[in-house]
Amino acid sequence: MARTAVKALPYEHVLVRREGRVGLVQINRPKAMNALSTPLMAELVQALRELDLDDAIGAMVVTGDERAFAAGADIKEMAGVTPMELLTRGSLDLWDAVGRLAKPVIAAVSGFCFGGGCELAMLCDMIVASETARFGQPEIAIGVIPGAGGTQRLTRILGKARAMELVLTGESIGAREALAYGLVNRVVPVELYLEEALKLAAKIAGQPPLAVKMAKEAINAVDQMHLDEGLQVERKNFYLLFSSEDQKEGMAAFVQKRAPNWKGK
Ligand code: DAK
Repeated sequence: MARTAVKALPYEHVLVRREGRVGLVQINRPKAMNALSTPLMAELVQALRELDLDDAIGAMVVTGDERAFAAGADIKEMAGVTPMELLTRGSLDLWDAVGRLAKPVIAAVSGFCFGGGCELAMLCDMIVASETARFGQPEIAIGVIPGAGGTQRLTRILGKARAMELVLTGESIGAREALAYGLVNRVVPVELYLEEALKLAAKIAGQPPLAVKMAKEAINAVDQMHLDEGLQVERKNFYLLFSSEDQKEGMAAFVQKRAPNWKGK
């Protein structure tokens, strides 16, 4: 498969590359356990947005390194911040932006996935974990609480009792436990987690692009809407797909017993 570096921007904190129709963004701040500083988040979001807008890309993977996906937001950056700065800086917009990407994003997680790192992974659509991955929201130990959606998303996924225990004790769970709780899609040996995530992303990137986006939007509506409203989103997207060339091609290919040729139109 073609592997080309994206040269559009000289990123300082993330590495971007393409593997066929998959865009990979690697958080690259190993000396600080990939702590998610504001400049890093800005680059991560810019890289993801570029891939999201690129017709040649069908899905994205976000990863860190073997030791850490990300050990949280940057505590050193946050230590002296005032409430007004937090409010007016708009850095939460950067986090929200990850959740608003139209194409599927898979987090490939190994090692520490703590605090903002865990929140970032939950903002992605799926998580592939290495056996060494550890997930937690340890903010309580530094006098705060999760601030980028952790209390809400963790509770939706794990249920109240488990989320309460993790957030109030600051303790973490391993990959197998995360799998049992439905936080991650699969757990693989550490040497395979990135490959497995890229494989899953490539499989999705091979599906009809419009249907993938519509399905993602409809599934995400579950967390944002009541059932009736969510069903409206699903219905609208289902009907809309019947105006696409890919729907005609997909159904014709089935009838003609041949492989479909997706155009993303
Ligand atoms: N921030 C800054 N630096 C960090 C860091 C972090 N979160 N985590 C690790 N580092 C740095 C360490 O300070 C150390 O730097 P040097 O001393 O070498 O300069 C280096 O990474 C290596 O870390 P350790 O020496 O500590 O390594 P260990 O293997 O001993 O321990 C550890 C690994 C992950 C257990 C430990 O580093 C640790 O506990 N880290 C902090 C974990 C944590 O508390 N995470 C939650 C942070 S609070 C928001 C958006 C996001 C958030 C909130 C609001 N808005 C936009 C409103 C999120 C908040 C958080 O994530």
